[in-house]
Amino acid sequence: MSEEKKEKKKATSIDPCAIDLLAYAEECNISTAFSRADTVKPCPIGAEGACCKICSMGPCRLKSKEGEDAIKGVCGAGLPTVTARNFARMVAGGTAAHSDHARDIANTLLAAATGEAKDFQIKDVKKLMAVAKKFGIETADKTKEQVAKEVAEFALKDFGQQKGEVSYIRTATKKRQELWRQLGLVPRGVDREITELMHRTTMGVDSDPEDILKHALKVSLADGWSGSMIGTDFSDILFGTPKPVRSEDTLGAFRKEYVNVVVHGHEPTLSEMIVVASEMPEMIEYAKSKGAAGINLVGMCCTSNEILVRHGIKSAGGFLNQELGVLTGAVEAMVVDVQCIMPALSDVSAKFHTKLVTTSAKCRIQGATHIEYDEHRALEVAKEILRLASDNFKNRPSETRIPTDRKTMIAGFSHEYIEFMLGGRFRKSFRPLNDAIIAGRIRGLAGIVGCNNPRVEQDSLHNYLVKELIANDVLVVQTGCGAHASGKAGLLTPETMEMAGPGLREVCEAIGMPPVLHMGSCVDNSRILTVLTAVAQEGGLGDDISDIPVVGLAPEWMSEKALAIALYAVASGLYVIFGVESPIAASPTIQKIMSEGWEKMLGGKMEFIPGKEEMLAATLAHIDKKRDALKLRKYEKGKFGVEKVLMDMAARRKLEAGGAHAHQGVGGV
Ligand code: MSK
Repeated sequence: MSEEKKEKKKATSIDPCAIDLLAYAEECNISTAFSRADTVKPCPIGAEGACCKICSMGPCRLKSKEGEDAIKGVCGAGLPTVTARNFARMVAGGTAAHSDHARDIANTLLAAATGEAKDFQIKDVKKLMAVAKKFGIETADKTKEQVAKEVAEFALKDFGQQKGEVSYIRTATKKRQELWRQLGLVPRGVDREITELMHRTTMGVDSDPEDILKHALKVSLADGWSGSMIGTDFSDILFGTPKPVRSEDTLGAFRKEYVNVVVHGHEPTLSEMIVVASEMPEMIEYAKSKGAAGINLVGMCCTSNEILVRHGIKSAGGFLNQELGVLTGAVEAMVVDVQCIMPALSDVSAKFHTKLVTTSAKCRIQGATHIEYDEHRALEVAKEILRLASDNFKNRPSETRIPTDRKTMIAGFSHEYIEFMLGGRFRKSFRPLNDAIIAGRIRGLAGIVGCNNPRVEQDSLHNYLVKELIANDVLVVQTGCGAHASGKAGLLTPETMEMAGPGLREVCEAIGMPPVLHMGSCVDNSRILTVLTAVAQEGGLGDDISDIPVVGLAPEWMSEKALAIALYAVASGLYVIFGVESPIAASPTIQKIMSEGWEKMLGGKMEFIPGKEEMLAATLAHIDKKRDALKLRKYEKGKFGVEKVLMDMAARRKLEAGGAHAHQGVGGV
């Protein structure tokens, strides 16, 4: 491909592997999400949340030059109502996805405990006991299987429960729990709240935009403080709690001489078994008998994150790399479970020798081979898939396009490991982190998470924000495809501390950690809630998440799941910034409710900001605003240490009453 054409392609991605493979796709006239994003323009009415299609009197196009009050739908619904309904339904979709994933993990834990799923064991007994304690389950004189059974049954109640509170609510800060109860935001049951949202937003029910959005917040809390926490904790119990592992993350993860198998999607159950099977001598011998040197297992998207953080399995990147993986011509099997799987994989696989294998009873794709996962014979299913891949090795064309770019990364910073890393084995604690923020070495925290979206240059916003924020002494944590963006750019290594501001760098050097921490899959955003709760409870940075100098960002989001995550973060007290397009752009009323209104109500807010410089400025301004509110020293690059802050009477009274700033001024890292 000519240099000129390559230059043009650069606007699609900043990943050099992607640029090369997209150039190849163009030469061969193979469509990808990148090219389809050029040809399929977003509907301008729907994109901004102004299309109502919940009944057949419409769809009503509620966009008017005269402003949002100038036009009503056939039923009389105004634009704010319609925009709120559309947004809320997306949150319900995202919550359903995370929570259904969690339900399956809980069922697997139950089946492992009762001996029905013999291939699964309880790997992290310590975590099991910790979760049992959180649920108030007595563990004395019980086997780990008995405890696991009770824990799984207790959690499974969360989904269908009609009254009461979902189980993890009690682990939030006291102040947040009280606020949620006072506002009527505590979810009764996951399915209960999702169903109610779908009912409220059907034709002719709730038309008060504030009320609709309030219920969307309640639904999202069922995701963050039930479904996602169950998904994370129970995966840790079954497969082990992550600790830092070294691996690599680019499309260069494939190996020419090996049978290349990609596991893509979200659930860790079958992929864990594929990891086990891929290391079995009998399966390696089988691959060899077909002329390969062995099996090279590679992850993609969040299934990748699950097996990466626990086993160090290499990754070929996130969501937007799925078709590109097939384009290398070196993939024998693309094995998918659920979520973020493009139907286009079927078309692109058909152009190569790649076998697309669907494995979930919930996800069928025309043209794919379906080998259904069954937890009762999980290892057998995994072996069957690997045999199919090995049998396909002979069909690989002689010419492949495996990129040579490889990037090392460190991943696997669970909240348990961060606490251990900060405080040491005998006094695990978030104290050193709080002290570093108080002293101004660390200006604040940012979670940069979420997807890639072909409507923006792949990884460009993620990488820009990560680099700028660490340069400004902001410690960054990442999950999902945001973490892949950093992994592919080589930002998930301790050497990245060279790019960090002087204070953050000092902390990273003292602790021996990178300034960008990979915390897992998108379900694992629940780990961020757990860390922030612990930071708030540690003292010195207020007494709730909303007091902490922290911002959540999803600069390249595309999925409904990202909106569900955003809302539970806001409801937990965070300022959340999203990039790309705004699904509430049509209604200034809704934007105001979600920004000013929610900030007053919850201490958290959500804004859509398309420009990268503006996102950065808003993040730093919010962090500094929170530092000021805590009366911490003003952040100045390169200047840090303990500084006495003169307190007024109101601040002193607050301190005496709640001890909120009791640790202020204590030295540390
Ligand atoms: S996979 S939801 S594209 S982060 Fe979790 Fe990536 Fe977004 Fe899917």
